[in-house]
Amino acid sequence: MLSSGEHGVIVYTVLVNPDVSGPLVNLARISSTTADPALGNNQDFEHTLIGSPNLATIYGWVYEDMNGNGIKDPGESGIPDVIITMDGITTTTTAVDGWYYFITDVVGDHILVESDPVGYFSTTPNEVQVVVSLGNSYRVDYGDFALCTCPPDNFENDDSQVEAKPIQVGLWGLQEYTFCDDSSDWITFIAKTGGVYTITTDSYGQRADTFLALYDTSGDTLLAANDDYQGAPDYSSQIVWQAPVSGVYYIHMTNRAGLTCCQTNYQLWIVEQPPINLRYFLPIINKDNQNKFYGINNLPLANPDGVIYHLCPDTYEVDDTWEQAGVIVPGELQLHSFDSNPLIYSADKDVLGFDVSAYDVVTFTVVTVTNTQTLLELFDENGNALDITGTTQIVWRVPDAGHYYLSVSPVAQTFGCSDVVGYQLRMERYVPPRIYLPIIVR
Ligand SMILES: [Ca+2]
Ligand SMILES: [Ca+2]
Ligand SMILES: [Ca+2]
Ligand SMILES: [Ca+2]
Repeated sequence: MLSSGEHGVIVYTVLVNPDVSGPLVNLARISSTTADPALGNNQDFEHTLIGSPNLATIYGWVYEDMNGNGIKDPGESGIPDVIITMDGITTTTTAVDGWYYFITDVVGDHILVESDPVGYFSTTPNEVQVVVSLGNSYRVDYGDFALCTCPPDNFENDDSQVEAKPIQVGLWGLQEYTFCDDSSDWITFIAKTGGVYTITTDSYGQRADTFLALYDTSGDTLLAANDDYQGAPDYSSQIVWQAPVSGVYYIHMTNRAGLTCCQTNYQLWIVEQPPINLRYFLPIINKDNQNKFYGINNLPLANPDGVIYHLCPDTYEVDDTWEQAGVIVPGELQLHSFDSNPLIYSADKDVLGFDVSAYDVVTFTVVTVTNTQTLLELFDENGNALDITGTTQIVWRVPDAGHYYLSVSPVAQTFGCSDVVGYQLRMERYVPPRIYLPIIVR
């Protein structure tokens, strides 16, 4: 007898006749003097395979791979009615808990194929080869993840400058977006000469990682850009900028790695700093006099936040924002992977810090790239994009000595360990000779 709130372990020992083989389902029930409406709390069942020296068993589960790691973790439920085929001939269908089995007396290679249930994609290979010897059992699990669809947000279509929708300055102008439809949203806002504007996103969807770019009144010239701002709790973006002249300016919001569809929600709002603060902001300063950031603390953040989930972190992880950046030095060759599944999470990105002197010529080269495409971008020491980008190489003549960051992110929506989806990155630095005029004494 257990009191309410206590727990215990019940062990059953089952005796089986020696000539029995194949699967059994053992059902265990507990009863209580109080009613529990959830039947699952009172019973559980376990599959048992009884071996035979003349037979082999192949068994496993088709399951909802909620975290996309390819492993059936506790709490991940089975998917029923999924067809599994052995050797192209024999088929079976998964039970209510996703369980299936085959019994064979044929040694050697067997090919098992899962037919994906409608509305799911696979997180493990659908075809698995099993080399069988009799008297053994072999487990083959299949992970699947439910695809989902979502409607376009209320501002579509806003995919290009000519389709840009207006936003009001002020917290009341906050707009709710998703990248369900596509990963490109344009807006316009009215700025006044000398006004200091803080443009902030809260990219709270699990697969949202906003990149914010501000363009001039013609929409042609990039004025400022940011991926992740200082102190952001996730991968949200912020730009603080002073308008040189009144006009209608353009803002472009994109999602990293071009991710669209479910869980890409974000909000965007613009606030204008009160004129009294102007003396702290000339010409463009993104901190107040107490070295704290303005803007975001005006608004509670929504949940859940974006997630980059590392399936098999390379040796430089975690380096997903400029604040978490690793280090790279001239002559170094680094091997990285993009290991976050973009169908479930935000895509991985790798940020590296480096120090350089004025007039150095710095080269970053993606020496090899495997099953992905890379985007290289440079950021300053405050995480502001410098608008210097490349796909496999950047050659940059350093204007001012300092600490900078290189971000490498995927363009293709693939993921995996470094041998599956990865790249090798080399940094080189050319220090031009300093020429000193001789001092001639006569
Ligand atoms: Ca759009
Ligand atoms: Ca971001
Ligand atoms: Ca990585
Ligand atoms: Ca990373």
